[in-house]
Amino acid sequence: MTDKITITQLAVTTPHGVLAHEKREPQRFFVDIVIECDLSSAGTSDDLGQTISYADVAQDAERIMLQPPVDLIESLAEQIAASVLARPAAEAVEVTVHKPDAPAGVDFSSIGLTGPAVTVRREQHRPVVIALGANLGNRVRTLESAVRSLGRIEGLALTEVSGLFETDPVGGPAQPDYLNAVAVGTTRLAPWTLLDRLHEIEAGRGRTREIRWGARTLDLDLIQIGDPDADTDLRFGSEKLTLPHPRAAERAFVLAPWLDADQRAHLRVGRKVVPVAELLRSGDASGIHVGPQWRPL
Ligand code: PH2
Ligand code: MG
Ligand code: MG
Repeated sequence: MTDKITITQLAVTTPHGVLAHEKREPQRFFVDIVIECDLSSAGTSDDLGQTISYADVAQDAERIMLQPPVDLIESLAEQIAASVLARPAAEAVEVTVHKPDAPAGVDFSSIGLTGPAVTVRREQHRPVVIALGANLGNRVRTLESAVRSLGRIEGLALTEVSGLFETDPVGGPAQPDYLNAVAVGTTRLAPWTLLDRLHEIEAGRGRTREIRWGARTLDLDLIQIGDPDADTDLRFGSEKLTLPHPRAAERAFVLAPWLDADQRAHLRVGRKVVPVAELLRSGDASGIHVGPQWRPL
């Protein structure tokens, strides 16, 4: 992604450095932050919720710079990068911390922003769980080609795909049985960017949206992004997308393939983080059966 949000020369006067006097006497630091992200949805919707507020980023960075003295500008740059990557829309970030008045026993030019600086670049790398379902047409072929399409999404890397499960339809009108599967991997994409890619794949397999929970050639749902065990799972609700998926905890047709793909899977349910194995044990899995063999990856 080539869209960027840039903050240049955020100025903070604060004491940091290896030398004892640097920890007592404040000196000037300047911080540059370049965030790579997809600004197209924000640009067309005019919605601050789909981008990153530069004011929030700058205030976080200032707070980090004002912490008690540390030795290295590397530590400051690393912490600022982490604070930016905690924001859902950030795909990558580059942070430079300048220390123009650093005591180095030499003469740095006084023209422009000179002297030492460090730059770190860090990329987003969030676990992601995608549920697949199909109950019209050649279901196996559709799901196989869906997995291939997922594998071609730039910014998504699949690590495991479950077996196929033959499942009774849940909710909606009378309809054929489903084949369900779950793919897990990592992504640097913003959740709504990834959702757009999933919708493109659905549309490419003839998916239409007429009846809620009605029969479909292909359904691709985002279940979870981030790691609830590490408290880094994305939690938000918007018109377009709610994460984690609000009905995943009750849906054995999601939980069974998910557990098959990742035996250590966890899901946030309300305020608790629960092993998927436990959700599956305590729920109703009567309509879930082993499906045909496949080797999708
Ligand atoms: N998807 C639905 C509604 N009901 N039932 C099963 N068994 N499998 C599904 O994937 C499914 C469903 C809405 O997306
Ligand atoms: Mg669905
Ligand atoms: Mg869906």
